[in-house]
Order: sequence, then structure tokens, then C-alpha cells
Amino acid sequence: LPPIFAKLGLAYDDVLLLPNETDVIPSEVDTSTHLTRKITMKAPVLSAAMDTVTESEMAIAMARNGGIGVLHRNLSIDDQAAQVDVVKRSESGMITDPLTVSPEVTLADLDKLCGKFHISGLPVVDKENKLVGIITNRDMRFIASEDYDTLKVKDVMTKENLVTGPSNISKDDAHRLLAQHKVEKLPLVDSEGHLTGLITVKDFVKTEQYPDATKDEQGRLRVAAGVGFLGDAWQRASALMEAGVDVLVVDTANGEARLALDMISRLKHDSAFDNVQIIGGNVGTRSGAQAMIDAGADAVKVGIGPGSICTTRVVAGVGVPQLTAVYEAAQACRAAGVPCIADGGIHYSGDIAKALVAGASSVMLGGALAGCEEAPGEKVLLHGKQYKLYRGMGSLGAMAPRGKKSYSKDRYFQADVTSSDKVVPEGVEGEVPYRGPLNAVLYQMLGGLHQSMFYIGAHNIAEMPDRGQFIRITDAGLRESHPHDIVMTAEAPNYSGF
Ligand code: RVP
Repeated sequence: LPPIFAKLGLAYDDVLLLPNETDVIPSEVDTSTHLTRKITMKAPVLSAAMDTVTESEMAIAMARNGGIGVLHRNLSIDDQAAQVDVVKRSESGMITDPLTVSPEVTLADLDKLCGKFHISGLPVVDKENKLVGIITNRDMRFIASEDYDTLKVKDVMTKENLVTGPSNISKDDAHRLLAQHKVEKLPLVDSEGHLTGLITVKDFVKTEQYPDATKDEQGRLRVAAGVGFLGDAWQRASALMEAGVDVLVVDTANGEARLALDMISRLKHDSAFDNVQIIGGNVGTRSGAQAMIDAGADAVKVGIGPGSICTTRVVAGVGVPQLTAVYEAAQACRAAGVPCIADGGIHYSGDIAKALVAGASSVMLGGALAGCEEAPGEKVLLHGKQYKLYRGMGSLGAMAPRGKKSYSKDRYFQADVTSSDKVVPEGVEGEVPYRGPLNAVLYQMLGGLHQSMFYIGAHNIAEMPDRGQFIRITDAGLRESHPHDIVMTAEAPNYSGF
């Protein structure tokens, strides 16, 4: 028989980081990193492409806090592209193709549009895209809702003394005009009065409020989205690209499958996708990472079976303990100058530091974020505590939803299975504790990372593999690491025995 026993695989819990001489304090470390070859971000975190983790609300919150969200793909192409649109329009330096409304639209329809995009008003344009007015909640304030079906935009919009700016206005001049006229929106027009852009006060405020936000060259929040590789995958990728997605994640449980590798190289060879970065995943070995790199991936995502909802390792008997998987894959990634993303199995902030020391440039979180306010789904009350649904994309619920179509079965190469009793799940469904708003959760996660960097003496993420050293621990060591010999009576914001 061939020598088939590889070396020992280690999980995050098998090791600790050794303290090291340090000349940096926690508040001074720099956590910026490369997400992909071309995109950097201030916080090394991604939210998972899962239907109980990332839709537009989570993606907006992740990007504002310096990370990025990967929109899941268990929904129709149009719905996923619409979510990209919502994120890209949520905040921007200057909106070059603002949403507009016709003067003939009823207030009821206007209200629906504003609700969908969380905006408070719109420029009004005629058929030739000439600016004829602006309608904001100020114009609507004294209108009774009974009149929404009969009144039209043209009946209530502001049309006199419109405050506008030229198309090429500078940020400072725009700010001055907004302040001088005490208005919240500044439509930009060309010499013939055509609408060419829009600048809003909200965006200036947001820029001050979220200085670390992950943004594109135009000042819009960045967003990633998952795509598959079968059926209408190409159509999906194209629709997402047209909606302005920054990053596509070719999303599969086995990135070494030929179909997934082909999808990556096809995307990389098509010039229509030149402005979109392509992440490939998931792999669990050095050769798997190399295959992704050879296919052209701009970043490689690592994780076969570490996810908190994942049963691949027991159902298929396949997987690599995550710390070793990251370390192995990162060897190939480093040599090629391609960032590596550690996906799954991160429960505590200390695990993030371990992944980064092992060579990852960022981490992807599922279960740790599924309990956040911004994750899809409602809170449920169980035994007097609040929880939110969290399920694997390979669970029965995600691959065979009752009365609905599953768009993500191909993640597990089961797209041809039509009846639910023929699905072979590789994940489970459950509940995680409700954790409140994302920014508070990330504050603790990233705060923990700052502490780690201080202990190991790393000024920035690039220094972490050189400054960090692992010590392997035993079961007794792990028991000693967690609180012990105490009945916890108060909840800590960054520790749960859950
Ligand atoms: P965790 O953060 O430990 O909850 O893991 C999240 C990761 O688990 C996802 O980013 C994905 O790679 C993987 N996943 C998602 N669904 C399933 C499954 O059903 N097996 N696994």
C-alpha cells in the first residue's frame, strides 16, 4: 500500500500563541490587510455566504466596519443582484447614476421605492433625464397617507429654487453648498440640465462615522457575492458584475473539483470581469491552494469541515483540522503573492489571531455573526433567552427548503437531486444566541485581535507569522485555558461557553 498517513492535523484549540517581547500597545496595532490581490481592508473579516448570515443589511454593516460581506446565493439571480445594488447605493461619495423618479409616479409608489433602498428622497427627472424637481421627506411631511394613492410626485415636489451643482464639483464645494442652503441632497447637472449625479449629506456624515469603511474608488461600500459553477452560474456572475459587485466568490465545498476551477479560470480570462476580483474556495491542502492559484484566483479560501454547522467530516470522513489546513494552504499562497482566507471554525477572537499567525490574511465568520441583529431572520425566544436561526448551506433546510427552490445545492454537487429524501446533507440547522448589533460583536472580535498582536509583538498583520509561535497543548491545557472552577454568573461580551 502507498504511504497514506499524512502528518498530524491541528485545530485552533490544539495550540496557543507564545507571548513575545513587544514594543507595541493594543490601541496602536494596524489590522489592515489584503482581501484579494487588489483589494485591501482595515479589518481582516468577512461574513459568510450563508442564507442565515449575509444579505444586504449584514454586507452594509460589515463594509462600514472595515470588513466585507459575501452575499449568499440561495436566492434568484435578480434578488441577489438587487442586494448588490442596495449595498452599492447605501453610501457613496458621489452617486453617478442616482435612483430617480418620474413626476407622474404616485406618492404610494415613491414611498415603496424609498423604503426598499432606505433613502429619504429622490431627484425627479423627465423622460430626457432633465432635472425637474426633488422630492424628500420634507415635502411629504404634511401629506396624509390616505392621499398617497391619488397625489403624484409632481404635485408635491420642490421645483422652485433648486439647489444644484455642476457635474465636476469638488467634495469641499459640495459640502459648502449643502451647508449654505441647509439641504440634504445636492443633484448635479450638466450645462443642459441633465442629471449627472447626486451628493448627499448622509454620505458625509457616514464617512466621519465609519472612517475604516471598505470602499471602492467612487466612495461606495464594497460588497462580495457567492456564485456557483453549474447551470445559470455564468448568468448570475454577469448580473452581479453588472450590479457593481466588487468580488465574486466561487463558492463550493470542494474547490478542487474541476468544474469549480474551470469557473475561476473562465472568469479570470473574460475581460468583462476585469474589475471584479475572484476568490476561489474551499480547499484544505497546499496542493488544493496551488490549484486555485493556477486557475487564477485572486484569493484562496480555506476550510474543509471546520464550520460550526458542518458535518462533512463525519458524513464523508473528509477534512483537515483548520489550523494545519490554513498553514499548508498559506505556504502556496505566500509564494504566489495571493491572500489566503481562513473560513470556518472561528469561535473566539483568539482563533482569529491563530489563523493570521498560521498565514491567513483574513478570516470568514458564520456562526459568530449569525446571532447579530443584521443577520437575516427573526429572533426567537427559547427558555427565556433570545436566539436566531443558523443553518449550514449543506443542511436539509438550505438544500431542500419546503415549497421553495434551492439555488445552492451545487455547492455540494447535488444540483441534480430533486426530491428532498434523496439529498445527502453535509450540515445541520439550529439556533445561536442573539448577540445584538454587529458593530458591538466586531468590536470585541477585533479588540481581542489587538490584544493578541500586543502579546506577540506584531505591529501589523503582515508581521504576525514572524512574531507568533505556537505551543501545542493537551486536553488539560485546553481545560485550563477556559474559565474553570467557577459557576459563571455574569455574561462576558466576548466569551460564551455556548
Ligand atoms: P462557522 O464560522 O464555524 O460557523 O463556519 C462557517 C463556514 O462553514 C462557512 O463560511 C462555510 O464555508 C461553511 N459551511 C456553510 N455551510 C456548511 C455546511 O452546511 N456544511 N458549511
